[in-house]
Amino acid sequence: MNVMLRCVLRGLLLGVPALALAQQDGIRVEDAWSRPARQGGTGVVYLTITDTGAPDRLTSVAAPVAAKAELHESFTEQGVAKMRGVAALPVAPGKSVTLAPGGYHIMLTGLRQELKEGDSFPVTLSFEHSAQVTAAVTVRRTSGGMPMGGMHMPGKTP
Ligand SMILES: [Cu+2]
Repeated sequence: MNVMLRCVLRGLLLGVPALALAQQDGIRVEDAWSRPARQGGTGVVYLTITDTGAPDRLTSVAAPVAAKAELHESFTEQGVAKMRGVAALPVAPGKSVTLAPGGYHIMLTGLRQELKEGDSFPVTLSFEHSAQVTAAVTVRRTSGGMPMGGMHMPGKTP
């Protein structure tokens, strides 16, 4: 095998991962989970967004189980846990965005049904450019974590 051919072959091999990614360009939503919550109450959804296409922005969220779904951010100010609404959340290739306790989350208000451990419900994410993504959210408890709703104080305006 001559050197030039070897280089060509190596180039093809290196090109494989790029091709594989190109075939599934877009947004992936994984590990969507929620905590148990009562009907009429407030719920929260966490998930991980991976962007394999172009930079984009998550602009809105929806969940039929709740009257309202909003993108929120938790933060601590002078030792006090607070949260605020987020108009849009940038996503970009090569860096997953994780909505997790203490940070970004989807806030559900006016739950139309109780969220019981083991339940599953859909949440839909809309982006500026990419197609909408609907993910199945699993209701579960976390082991030894923060108390339910610890970051959410009803009555506080984000
Ligand atoms: Cu919130």
